[in-house]
Amino acid sequence: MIKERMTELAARMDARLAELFRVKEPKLLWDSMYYSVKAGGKRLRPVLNFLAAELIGADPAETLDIACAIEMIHTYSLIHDDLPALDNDTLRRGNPTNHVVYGEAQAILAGDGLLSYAFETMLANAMKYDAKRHLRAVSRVAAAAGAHGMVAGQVLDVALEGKGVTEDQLTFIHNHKTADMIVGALLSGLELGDPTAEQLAAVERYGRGIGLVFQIVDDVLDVIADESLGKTTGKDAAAAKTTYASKYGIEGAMKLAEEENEKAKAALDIFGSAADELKELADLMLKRRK
Ligand code: GRG
Repeated sequence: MIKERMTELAARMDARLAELFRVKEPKLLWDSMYYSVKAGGKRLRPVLNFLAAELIGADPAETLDIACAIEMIHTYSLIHDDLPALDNDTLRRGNPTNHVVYGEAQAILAGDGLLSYAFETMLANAMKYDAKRHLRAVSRVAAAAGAHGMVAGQVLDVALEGKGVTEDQLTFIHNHKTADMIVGALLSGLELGDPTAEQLAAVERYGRGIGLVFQIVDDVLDVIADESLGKTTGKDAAAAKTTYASKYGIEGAMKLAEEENEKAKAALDIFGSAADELKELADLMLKRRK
């Protein structure tokens, strides 16, 4: 069962994160970074990273620090996204946002610290194993997180807020802001097992597909969910954002999500039953309420 697997993999990663965040100096920085990391979201991206490594028969021990690093990068992006200059949010993962607790300046620095520490962690890990394979894995994460990836999507999202957004712009924003880190998590796990071009392409198609589904569901939850979501809802409408929910309506958006989810799962058929857990995970994310 995928839910139990997710819990087990998340627990393995949380234990390693506790070691990686044993307080160093200055305490304020390490406390503020770990405050947001340990708040714990769904841990989707690290779980994808583990499952992709397993899919190709790589040693899960080799990807543990990569999974932790991916969660650090994701957490930095949430801290920065919540800042007054961006989304100006006060609630995240059911807790006050980082800047509410530590102040704006320290929250910016906590995000900066997490991003760099993620790469420090992955590179130290790479030196323990086959460095070439690990460098390919780390490059996947770097490309997904940076100016070719999540940051590019975020820039356009911010620049176009409150303005009319074309279909192509909406696709660009979500493909980069949301799907790239999902794809990066998968491909970095896959790289540890020397994948073929066909395997890489199949997993990328799956990742882009579930990335789109994830975003559509995120937009729908922003409209229909209550405070149990752990973050503020109704923000998209308040900011006059064009979203999948505003463009297609709730039912239309969910129908699109179901269709895209089926296509995403089919992309993994070349792996046979080895991909069953990744397919179950796609279904779980489609039905999520958080
Ligand atoms: C600041 C460079 C920079 C990027 C921010 C993460 C992000 C990019 C924006 C957050 C806004 C948002 C709602 C994006 C949609 C998809 C998304 C990334 C949702 C949050 O991820 P979850 O639901 O969070 O996996 P948890 O807390 O479960 O880890």
